[in-house]
Amino acid sequence: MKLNAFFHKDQLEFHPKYEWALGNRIKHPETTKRAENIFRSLKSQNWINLVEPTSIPLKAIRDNHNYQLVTLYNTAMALEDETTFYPSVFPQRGKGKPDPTNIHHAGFFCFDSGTPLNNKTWQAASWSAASSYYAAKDVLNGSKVSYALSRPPGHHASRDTYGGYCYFNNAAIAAKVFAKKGRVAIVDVDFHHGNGSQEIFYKTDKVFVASIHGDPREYFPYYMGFPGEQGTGDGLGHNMNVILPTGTKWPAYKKALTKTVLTAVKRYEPDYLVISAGFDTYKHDPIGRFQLETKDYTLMAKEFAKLKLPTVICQEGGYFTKDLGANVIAFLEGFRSNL
Ligand code: Q9C
Ligand code: ZN
Repeated sequence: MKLNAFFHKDQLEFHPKYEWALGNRIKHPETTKRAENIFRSLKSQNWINLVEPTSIPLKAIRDNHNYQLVTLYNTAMALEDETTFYPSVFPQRGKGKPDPTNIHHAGFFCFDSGTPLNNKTWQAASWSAASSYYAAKDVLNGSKVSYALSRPPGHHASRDTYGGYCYFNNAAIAAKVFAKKGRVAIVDVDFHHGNGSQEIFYKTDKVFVASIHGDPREYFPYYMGFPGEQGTGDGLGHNMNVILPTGTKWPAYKKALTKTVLTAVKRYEPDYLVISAGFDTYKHDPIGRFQLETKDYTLMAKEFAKLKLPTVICQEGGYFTKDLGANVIAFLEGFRSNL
């Protein structure tokens, strides 16, 4: 059985330059090298079929994001080449009137200082969204599992905000495709809490969202991802956050994944699964602080495959570029060989 992997070359057109880390200007970790490394690894496997998506219907983006966020990225398309916009003013909620046609208002829609806009952001982010949208369509068309090489990543983006290197919530876009046909679970194994995915589905029982991550008191996004956040209204009981300590290795990770998260997923009885697959849980990752190894991703994927659900695997973080492709292949191989 071939596994379809979705990726569009224009996802490589966007080059974030730098971000601030405790007062130091550092090279931006979310580089095109990440996607290139994964792409090369995918290409080297004869059981993987690379597919270029066609463009995503605007409606599929708008199902998850408001008009103003979309407008802001279009405003950024008018920036000069080589001009990157980092907001310097972050109006607080309820203060002033946001105008997304004015790039200086980007801070209304942005929640961190490491997620730049330039004239290629829209292009890369919408092709990234297209990759996950068509991966979900592919699963509806009968594939048991599809992979979206969604770069830039998505799980930090909410309906009306961007941040954490994320512009459109690719996993939410796949989940919304599935939600038209049945119940959906999103499981987020990126090192960071998937605050955007949590927010988008917080009030609904149509999508169950679970995330395993480093302690938000210490790690990005800092303000969300606590176990007490369990959903609201119809969504109450349909959101789960699991915090693991710095330095967590596979045995403890596996326990949290299987005993806590996947047990809850099974209880929810979903028809479809979206995995927010971040590899910044890797032992050499420069940003994440868990200690997973390449072979652990095969074991992790095997646990997901046991659910026997039609699945989209959506790329999120992972910043140790050299081993990123190998980690993705380890995961996909683990999933495929346990179908
Ligand atoms: N110098 C994802 O993994 N800043 N986003 C960290 C480290 C934000 C990570 C600062 C990290 C966001 C998709
Ligand atoms: Zn992350």
